[in-house]
Amino acid sequence: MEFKEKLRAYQTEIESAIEEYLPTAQTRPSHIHEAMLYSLRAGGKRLRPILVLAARELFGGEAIAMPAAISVESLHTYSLIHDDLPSIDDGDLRRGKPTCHKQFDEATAVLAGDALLTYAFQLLAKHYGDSPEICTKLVAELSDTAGSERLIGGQMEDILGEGAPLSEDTLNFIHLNKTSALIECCLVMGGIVGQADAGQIESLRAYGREIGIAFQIIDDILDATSDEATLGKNTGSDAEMEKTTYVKLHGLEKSRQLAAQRTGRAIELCSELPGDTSFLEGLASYLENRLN
Ligand code: GRG
Repeated sequence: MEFKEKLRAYQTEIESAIEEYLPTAQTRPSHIHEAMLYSLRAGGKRLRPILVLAARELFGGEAIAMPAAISVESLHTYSLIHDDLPSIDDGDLRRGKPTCHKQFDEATAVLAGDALLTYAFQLLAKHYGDSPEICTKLVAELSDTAGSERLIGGQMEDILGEGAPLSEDTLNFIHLNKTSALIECCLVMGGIVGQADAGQIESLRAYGREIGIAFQIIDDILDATSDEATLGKNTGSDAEMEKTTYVKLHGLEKSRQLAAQRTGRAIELCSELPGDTSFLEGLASYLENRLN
């Protein structure tokens, strides 16, 4: 299958799996389930669940990776809902639609985020509980990633640094943890479901780190060069607009080179992985050239 065809096939599978694995909007109390589904259904590239599925496929066998894939999309969506809250980035639009707190209200958005975070772990326990070793590794990986040293830690440093120029070291810390951590985690979770060995897990993690940082550099380039409103991206606060970015630190040209270097390294790392890595190679290049 061609790269783009495979990408679309993954996206279609994930859209149906969201409906299959989440409680329906009619589940009592319907208000919270509507809010959770509103944000999950709002679109998005589905990059993270695709990474779980693609990493799992490298290892053959029959193990089912979709619950792990939906688990990370659920956790990712929680982080977006909370990031958009008035007390954090105060965003109006997310995935081209009103943010969760604009569509519902702030209390509902806080609870919808909390519920999606919790649901991520519920899905792992429910679908992998019969294989305790795999289940424990998945929970450990996802909770490390979501915790105070990684996702939350990156977000905290980001908030603390608002309003002042950041050093390159701090910017790297923020993006390694706020953006790259969950991307790495998806590859590792796919590897865990596929029963990858320790060396293969480290290669998956390294690939994830390279595409994760490249992803953030490209995000900064897109923010600097495109009309956010027409792309339907988050329209942030003044503090958000003032933020230190790769483009502000290095300029556009150098930032493009840095993204290309990271992408090249990710593609090289694929030679350490088993199976057909052409999709992961194609994905690294696709992300480097993405327009949203
Ligand atoms: C828990 C509040 C809280 C924050 C944790 C992950 C995170 C830190 C905040 C989310 C907001 C953000 C801009 C993170 C940087 C990573 C990033 C560019 C996310 C957007 O990912 P995409 O472009 O989104 O893959 P879609 O909508 O396509 O899924």
